[in-house]
Amino acid sequence: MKRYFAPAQLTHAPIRELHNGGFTAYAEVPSRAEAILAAIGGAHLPEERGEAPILAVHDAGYVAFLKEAPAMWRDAGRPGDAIPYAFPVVGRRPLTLDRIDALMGRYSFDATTPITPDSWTSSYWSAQTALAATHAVLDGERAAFALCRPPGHHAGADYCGGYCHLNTAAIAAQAARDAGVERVAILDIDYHHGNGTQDIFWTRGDVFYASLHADPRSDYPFYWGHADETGEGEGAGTTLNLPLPQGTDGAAFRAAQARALDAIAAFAPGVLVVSFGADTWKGDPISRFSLETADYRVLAEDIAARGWPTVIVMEGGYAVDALGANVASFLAGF
Ligand code: Q9C
Ligand code: ZN
Repeated sequence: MKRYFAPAQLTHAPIRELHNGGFTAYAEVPSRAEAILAAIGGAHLPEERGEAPILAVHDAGYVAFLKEAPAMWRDAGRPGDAIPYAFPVVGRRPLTLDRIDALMGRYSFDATTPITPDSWTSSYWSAQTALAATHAVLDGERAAFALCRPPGHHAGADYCGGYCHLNTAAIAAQAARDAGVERVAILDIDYHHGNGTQDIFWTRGDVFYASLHADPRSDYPFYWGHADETGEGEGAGTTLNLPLPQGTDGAAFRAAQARALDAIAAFAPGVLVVSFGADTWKGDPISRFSLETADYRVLAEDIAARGWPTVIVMEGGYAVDALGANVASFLAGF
């Protein structure tokens, strides 16, 4: 299988994140990507396709903010990474003000996603990596793997969050649409709900979003991913959420994935994008499912059996020592 990764994706390295009332070490570390690369035997450098396919998904003001925020933070005299603390919650106008802290809140939905001077470059190359895998599939590959890092599925059109800045799965899906694929499906099997991907395609009838994830009543991101969220307008019925209880094992996860695959089959996509997170693994430090390494291969075989040209983008997975084996197991199923 073709695999893609750019070394510039390693430079984004926040020091710490706000977690449960204090600062802890940032979980989404560059060594995640290095561990995956070592286990899968390297990857190709993506071709550079520029900002247009990013701007086909993301708001131009948000993209400018990602580039400018670190300098504004520094100019405000702040040490460390840029972190928001005030948010325009429901009922406030989404004013775009000049002060860095107002912008941070305007363009973030949580305080766990610092912006560093390298965030834009790493995210830009993470998106290029997703685009390279997408074009490999459009050019006839049966499946391709994008080692996206930073991850993407929590980022919306105009917001970051959940360690994500640019939504790589959405950028991949939109690129397939723009290349003429009429219907694209996204299967999200990260532990967390992909709120950004859901938001981006919420009113779209041409992109189906199906997600298996920890029940948002107990787990981040809380405000999205409930079973009654099914899309609106042209997108009514093209969002499927399958929340699962903490403790879910490989057999239960596989059964839920089969439901999602059946729904995707009814949609008849020309291309499938898989948002793959290995944070469903039993030893993940921030998650509470109990999948085994061998389960990933079975899940991948079930996906591959459907026969859709498939772009795999990397999302979460924070047990760095097990991450390479878990990703290799998944890719072996294709
Ligand atoms: N107490 C991805 O897997 N922090 N993002 C959760 C839980 C944010 C995970 C804190 C988790 C984001 C791509
Ligand atoms: Zn996750």
